[in-house]
Amino acid sequence: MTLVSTDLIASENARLAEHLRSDYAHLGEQLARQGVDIDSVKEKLKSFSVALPSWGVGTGGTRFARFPGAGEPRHVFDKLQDCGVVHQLARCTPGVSLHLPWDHCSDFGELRGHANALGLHFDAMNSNTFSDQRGQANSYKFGSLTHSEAGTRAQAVEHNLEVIAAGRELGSKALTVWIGDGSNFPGQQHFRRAFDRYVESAREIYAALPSDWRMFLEHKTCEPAFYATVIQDWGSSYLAASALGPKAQCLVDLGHHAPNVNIELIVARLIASGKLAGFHFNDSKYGDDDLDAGSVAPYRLFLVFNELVAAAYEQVQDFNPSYMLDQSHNVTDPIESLMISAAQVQRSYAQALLVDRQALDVAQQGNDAIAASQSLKAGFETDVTPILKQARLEQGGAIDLLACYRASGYRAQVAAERPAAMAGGGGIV
Ligand SMILES: [Mn+2]
Repeated sequence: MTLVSTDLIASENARLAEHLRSDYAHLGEQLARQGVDIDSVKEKLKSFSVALPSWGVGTGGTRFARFPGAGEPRHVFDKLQDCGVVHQLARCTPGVSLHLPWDHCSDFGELRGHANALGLHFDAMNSNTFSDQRGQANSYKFGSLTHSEAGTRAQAVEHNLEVIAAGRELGSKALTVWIGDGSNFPGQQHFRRAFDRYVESAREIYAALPSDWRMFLEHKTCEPAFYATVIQDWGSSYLAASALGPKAQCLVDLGHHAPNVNIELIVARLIASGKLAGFHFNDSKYGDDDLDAGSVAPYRLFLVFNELVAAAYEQVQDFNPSYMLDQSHNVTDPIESLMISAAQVQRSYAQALLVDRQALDVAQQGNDAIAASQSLKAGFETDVTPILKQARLEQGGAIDLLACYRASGYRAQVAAERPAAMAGGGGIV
């Protein structure tokens, strides 16, 4: 299925191809002087992908308001279509991560076929026990998997089992569990008992995982519980994942840490312990801001990728992280944000691939702090844009993502087809 005309992509690319040839050749010469083969970096980029969150194609919001954009997706089929556009131009986002019940569908088999026709497949499934759904017997106001009442915990477990069942039909291989459970007042919740209840509930979910699935536990320092969260950091996540077993691993959402926390160090620890599930990429200045990946702190994103590339270089056993974007687009066209964010993640990966691992090793071994830090900076400060563009061009994507998307008129087209959504209401997504 074609969403953006391939003729348009070709004509937009033709306009830019000559400059790209020259830029790519020039960068190739520079890298060759450092002993780096530009084509091998490009090929690695072509086999790299980052999944899209289905909720990311709708306009997000804050606690105060949500301002819907034109042509908002109405249902999961519209969301898949928008994800298809992102992938058609960016060529690195074939996976889509669904969130149930937000993406409820009466026929998941039909949905899978529809996704495949768009060149998409389904990444990790996300359950939702942080908000109440219509017709639900017990409320999650005071927790879900850790709730003080067994009936509410059982209901939350049952929902996760339904999500696994849907994911099996969709061809997914992972379940991501994030809970909003916690407390707003000192004394409100018994810390140890709440954590024990979490592990007990999670064990029931874990027992229902198909043999080739993984269970991703996502921690978050605070919000919606603002005094204490049950799975508040990687330590609690690690304890829970270890208690559950080898299929349970810890998911790192870049926005789910206290300010100034050294996220790349956490990544290194999780790699070393075989418990790194993967990532929810986004960026932040203060907290769980869900801003576009690399828009505020690109060096931090690079340092995370430096750990990932180092682990692959050192052939760490069973190293297979899952990559996904998790952002809230409040003031942009979500398709534009997702394309540019995916490219930003690719950029960090490419920069980390350029780090001279042997030189870094020598500097670290010799306690040469400046040389070690410069090894990293040399990768980060290389403008890898021509490699990204060339990889997209060779895969049928757009050299200039934004210009091509805007030239397509896609947003105006779907705005005419999809009735305007009502403004108002809070909407952190
Ligand atoms: Mn997340």
